[in-house]
Amino acid sequence: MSGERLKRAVVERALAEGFAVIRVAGSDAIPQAADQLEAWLAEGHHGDMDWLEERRDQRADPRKLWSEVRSVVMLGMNYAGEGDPLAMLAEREKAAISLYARRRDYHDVIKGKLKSVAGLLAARGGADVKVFVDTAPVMEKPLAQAAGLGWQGKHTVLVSREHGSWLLLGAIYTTATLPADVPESDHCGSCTRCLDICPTNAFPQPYQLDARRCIAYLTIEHRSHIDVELRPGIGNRVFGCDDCLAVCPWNKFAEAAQETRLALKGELEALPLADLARLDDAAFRALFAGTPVKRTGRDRFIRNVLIAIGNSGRPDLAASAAGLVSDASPLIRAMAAWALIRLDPCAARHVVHSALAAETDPAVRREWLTLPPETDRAA
Ligand code: B12
Ligand code: SF4
Ligand code: SF4
Repeated sequence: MSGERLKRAVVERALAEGFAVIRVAGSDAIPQAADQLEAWLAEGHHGDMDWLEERRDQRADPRKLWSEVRSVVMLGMNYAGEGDPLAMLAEREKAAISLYARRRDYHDVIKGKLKSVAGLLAARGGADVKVFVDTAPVMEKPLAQAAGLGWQGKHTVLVSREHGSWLLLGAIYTTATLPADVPESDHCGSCTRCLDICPTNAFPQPYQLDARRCIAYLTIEHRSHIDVELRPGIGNRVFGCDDCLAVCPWNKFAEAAQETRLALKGELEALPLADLARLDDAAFRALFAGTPVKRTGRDRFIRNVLIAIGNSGRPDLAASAAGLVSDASPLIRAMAAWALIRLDPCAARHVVHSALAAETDPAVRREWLTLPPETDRAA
């Protein structure tokens, strides 16, 4: 079968599987990526995501991951929602979970669909194939730009003229030589909306993200305590952040996602922070089974919930924080202290002595020691 016919068959199958856009790049299409990745890592912008440093040569060049690869099929799945994804940020006593995470884990859904498309490619083209979604050393955004799915906007995410910022990406590496598509060019122009809205100033420059300041990194990837200066900017975002994506003017062309296997789970919308603070390990797993949120585990998730509670400005939530000051996890104890001190310093003063007497973890002790001394009302 000719490369052209094979590509048409691949596109047809991928559309039938629910992908919104499918295009092809050569395996040599991102020669600039190695230097850019190297520079980003050298700045330390990846934080504690050590896995981005490992196999960096393979990540930046498909041929170093698999020497026989000739073409890369890049696929995008639309996950646009309906309404304003930032509306939830105003409901400070409730949890904002990012749009991609309030559904089934896209890794599982997209991988199955990629296998179906790759299976056809292998059968019709007599080619070898490998499928990737997110977890392998593959630079999906530059490859998607090279294939023409969109361009990497100033927020560094791929933006499409048809789907805005709401595309999840997958890749098929193949030994077949398929006709390559034309790369997309940058259509950001003088716009800076995504840079301006970032609550934690995570962009040192346009097109460059310092992940260490990004709420998506802090709430999903970062395993340890979150710096005190970054906590207020997190607001009520307990898992991921959509701000820079949501303000992109190119979203106006996006239509709500149709893929039923990625349908939004209504039960994960606007969950009360007080209910989330009560989750034990079993309840956390049950609530978030099959979704990306389960990846953080209960302790990191409750750390995030406590930051949201501390940011809520709602003294009635102080009891939720107080209930966690003696949790088994130091991550949780530290943020319970922080939230309680912010919402109700009086209540914090009642427990500080017993909490400090029992506490051996230096990070948790440090949080308690920020409690300001009681002012002398008679003076
Ligand atoms: C690591 C990672 C993260 C990290 C780091 C993000 C980042 N920007 O790299 C963190 C945890 C912060 C993160 C967050 C999110 N992520 Co993420 N993440 C990844 C992952 C696994 C690797 C990305 C990577 O290679 N980063 C390394 C750096 C070097 O890459 P880069 O940002 O593209 O850097 C480029 C620019 O700096 C550019 N550059 C440098 N200098 C200059 C100068 C100029 C002038 C120009 C034009 C360019 C330029 O060159 C670099 C190389 O291309 C990919 C999956 C994958 N395997 O690709 C998903 C992926 C990028 N994430 C995704 C998503 C959805 C998100 C979130 C929206 C989730 C959320 N709602 O919370 C946020 C978005 C935050 C943001 N603004 O980026 C999607 C994005 C889909 C899309 N349309 O692009 C991906 C592709 C996963 C997927 N399969 O769909 N993510
Ligand atoms: S995801 Fe949120 S915190 Fe991260 S860069 Fe975008 S706006 Fe900033
Ligand atoms: S918000 Fe503006 S600058 Fe940011 S990606 Fe969209 S068009 Fe580009």
